Amino acid sequence: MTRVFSGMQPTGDVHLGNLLGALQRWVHDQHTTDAIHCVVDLHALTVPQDPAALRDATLRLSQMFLAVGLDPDVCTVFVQSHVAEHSGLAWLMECTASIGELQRMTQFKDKGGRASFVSGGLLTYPALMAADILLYDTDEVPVGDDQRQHVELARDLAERFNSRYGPTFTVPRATFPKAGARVMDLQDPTSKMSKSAATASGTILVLDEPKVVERKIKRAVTDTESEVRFDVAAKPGVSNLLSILGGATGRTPEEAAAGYTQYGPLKADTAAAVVALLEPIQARFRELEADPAETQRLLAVGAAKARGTAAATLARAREHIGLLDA
Ligand code: ATP
Ligand code: LTN
Repeated sequence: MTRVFSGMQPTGDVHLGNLLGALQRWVHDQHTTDAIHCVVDLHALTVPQDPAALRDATLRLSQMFLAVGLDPDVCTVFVQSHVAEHSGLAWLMECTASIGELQRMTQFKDKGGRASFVSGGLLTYPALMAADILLYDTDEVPVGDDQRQHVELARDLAERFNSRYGPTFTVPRATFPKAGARVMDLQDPTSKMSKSAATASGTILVLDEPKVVERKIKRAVTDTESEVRFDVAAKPGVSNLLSILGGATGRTPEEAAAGYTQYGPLKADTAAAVVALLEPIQARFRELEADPAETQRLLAVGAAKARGTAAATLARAREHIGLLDA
């Protein structure tokens, strides 16, 4: 079975873009693949974090993974720092990557350029991400387009290590969501909906109450025409609503457009579809939130499962690179 690995950082509230672009696909594919999903808390440390907030965000994102439908009996769900092998292999990956390669990553250039304090981890971030992926003999890494370069680097590092030290790692490939799975900001439909978005009213959080969802969609930017059609270049706002309506109801944006002649009904139906999508997730999240010990138990089971594979891979890499057995 195809081994799938993906991760998400506990760095903010999960939004509709994360749900439609990533989590929904993870939930769907868990039944046909051998899937591993990780809350990558170590990656969050590349910028200074408030300790209590990080702990809370890590637990909450784990609960969100479960609430959206990742089933620990079907796939593996765990927290990155619970499996020490991630840090162990990351060092070998840092020593396999060149500084030039790491400096060329656009995310490093963007984030490093903006920050007043640039940690060493911000530079070596992709080496840790390569370790995440390679520890599990991963075939496929479902990510958004922004992560393409990082997965390419993981491939390059796997190939380089294999050619220097003999066959050790499976060479992974990135897979991307279908067109239309990119959810844009409701107030600025030419930029993607994001946790660090400039406009709070343009971002729908998975835990937003129905009234809030309705208000945000009602106020979404459209255009001065009144024709409903999917045309991202000419009609970014309307197309975004169609992507959301389609994504929430399992249809393409073009299919979702059928029958609408006005923006009002399109907005009302999109809001209703999003509320219907979010309600069961919110209910399940509230249950999990009320019993953190149960989530911790499920995470411990996930970490134990993950550790089995991770330890075998790290042992192989250690042996091939020449580290003496303990
Ligand atoms: P940040 O704003 O801090 O960059 P983010 O909201 O972009 O965060 P990430 O944690 O980088 O979210 O991404 C988690 C997953 O969600 C990734 O697979 C990413 O591709 C996906 N994703 C994020 N935003 C969107 C979006 N607007 N539409 C579709 N998928 C998205
Ligand atoms: N860098 C990714 C999160 C991430 C990841 C991974 C994704 C860390 N490790 C391994 C896929 C596979 C992000 O910021 N979205």
